[in-house]
Amino acid sequence: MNNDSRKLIIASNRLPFVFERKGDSWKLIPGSGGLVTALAPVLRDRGGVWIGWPGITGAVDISDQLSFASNTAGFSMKPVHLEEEDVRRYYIGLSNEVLWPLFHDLQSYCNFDPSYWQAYMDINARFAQVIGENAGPEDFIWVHDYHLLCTASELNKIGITANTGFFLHIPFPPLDIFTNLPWRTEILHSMLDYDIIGFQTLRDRRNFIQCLRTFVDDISIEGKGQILTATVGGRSIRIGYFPISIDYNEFSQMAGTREVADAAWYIHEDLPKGKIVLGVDRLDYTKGIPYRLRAFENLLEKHPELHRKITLLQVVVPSRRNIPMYENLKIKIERMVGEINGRFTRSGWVPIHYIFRSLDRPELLAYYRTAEIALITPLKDGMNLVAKEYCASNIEQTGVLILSEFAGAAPQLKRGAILVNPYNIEEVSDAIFDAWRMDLRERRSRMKKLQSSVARNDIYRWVNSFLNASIAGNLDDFPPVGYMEPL
Ligand code: ADQ
Repeated sequence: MNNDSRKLIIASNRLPFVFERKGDSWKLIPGSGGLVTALAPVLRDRGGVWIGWPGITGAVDISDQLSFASNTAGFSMKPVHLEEEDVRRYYIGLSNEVLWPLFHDLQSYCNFDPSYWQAYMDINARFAQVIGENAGPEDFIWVHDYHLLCTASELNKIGITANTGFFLHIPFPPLDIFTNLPWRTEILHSMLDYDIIGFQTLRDRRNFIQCLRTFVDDISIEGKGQILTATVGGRSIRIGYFPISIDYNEFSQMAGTREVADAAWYIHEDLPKGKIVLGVDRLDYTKGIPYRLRAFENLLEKHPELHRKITLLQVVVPSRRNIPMYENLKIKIERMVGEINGRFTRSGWVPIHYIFRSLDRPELLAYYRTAEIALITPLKDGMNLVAKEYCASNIEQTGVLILSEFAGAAPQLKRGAILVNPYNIEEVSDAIFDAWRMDLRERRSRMKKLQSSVARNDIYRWVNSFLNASIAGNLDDFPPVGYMEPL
C-alpha cells in the first residue's frame, strides 16, 4: 500500500470543509473535528479522493467551491448529497440520537425511532454509490466512523470488489449496552463485509469480539496481538486496534513560534493571578463538562487558599447545534459557569473564563502552551486528541495533564498523566489540587514521558499501521503500533 499506485479513497460523513452561506455565495471553512485534523495531512501527502456530505441540503450548485477546496487541499473531494429529511433521520436520528450516545454508554440518551433505520441504510447505500463511481478495483476504500457502519454491504450489493477498511473513531460499547440496539445483528453482519475493521483501543476491540461471539452464528476468531482474524461464511476479516494520534512535530514546532509565544504571553498577562487550568472540548455531553465544573467548584470550596491563585479556562467549540440536547447542554454549562462565578468572584479575580467559539490554530496552541494544567475529563471518548495536542504543544514541559480513565488515550498516557474517574467529583478536585502543587521536577519528568510517547506514536504511524495491516501477508509478525497494554 505504501509504494504502489493504488488510490486511497476516504469516505466519511462530512467532507473536510464546512460550507457556510455568506449572502448570495458560499464560504469554505476548514472542519474542526478530530477526523479532519487526523486525515487531512495524510491525503495531502499521498493524494486520493475524499467522499462525504458537504454539510448543506437542497439543490445548490457547489461544484466551483468543491474544485477550489480540492485544489486548496491538494486532493480531490466528491460530494454525497443529502436532503433535509435525510439529515433528520440518518444524521441527527440514527447516527447522533442512537449510535453516538449508545456507543458512549449513555443509553438513556437514545431515541430508538424505528423510522431512522431505513434512512440510515439508504444513505449508506448512497455513499456506496458515490464510492463506486470513484473507485477502481485496485483501489483501497477506507470508510470512517459510526455514520457508515453498513457501507461495505451496500458496496457488495452494487458489485464493488475493491478492498475495504473501516475505522471506528468512537468507542465500541460493552455487550450489555450494545444488546439494546434494535438493529444489532444487521449492524454486526454489515460490518463483517469490510475486509479490515479497526478500533481505537483494545477495550473497544474486546467489546466488539464479545458481541460477535454472542450474535453471529458460526464465527471463529483466531490470532493474538494487535490483529485478530474472524472467519465466517468462508470469508476472513481482520480486526485490530489502532490508537489514532496527531502530527506531533507540526504541533510542537508551531507552538514554538513567535506568534504563539506572544499570544501565550498575553493570555497570562490577562490572567496574572496564579495558574491556569484548561479545558478544551467540542460541545458534547460525552465530554463531561458539567461534572468538571462541579469538580472545580468543589476545589474552590475545599481550598480557599487557592482563591485568586487558580483560574479555569474552559473553551467549548460549537458542535451539532441543530440537535436539541446540545443546545440544552450549552444552556446548562452557561448557567453553571454563571452560578460558580457568582459565588466565588472577588474584585480582580473571576474563577472561570468561558469561551464558546472555534479557535484558530495559533490561538488554540497558545492556550495549550501556557496552561499549567490541562483538565480533560470525558465520560467516555474514542481517543481524545486534545490530550495529545496539549502534550505536543507544552514546549516548556511544565504542564500537568489530568485525564479521564475512560478516554481512549488513557492506556497510552497513564504513565505521565494523572488519571481520574470523571464522575468522581472529589477525586477530580483532589487531582487539580495535586497538579497545582506538584513540584517542577515531577512535572518535567511526567511531561517528558507524555511527549515521547505521543511523538513516537504519531498520526503517520497510525495511518501506516492501518494500511499495512490491510495488506500484510503474515499477521503473526505484524508490528504493534504504539502501546499494547490494556487499561
Ligand atoms: P472529537 O469528539 O471531535 O473526535 P477530539 O479527539 O478531542 O474529539 O478532537 C477534537 C479536535 O477539535 C481536536 O483536534 C482539537 O484541536 C479541535 N478543537 C477542539 N476545540 C477547539 C476549538 N475551540 N477551536 C478549534 N479547534 C478545536 C472524534 C472522537 C474522538 C477521537 C477523534 C479522532 O470522539 O474520541 O479522538 O474523533 O479519532
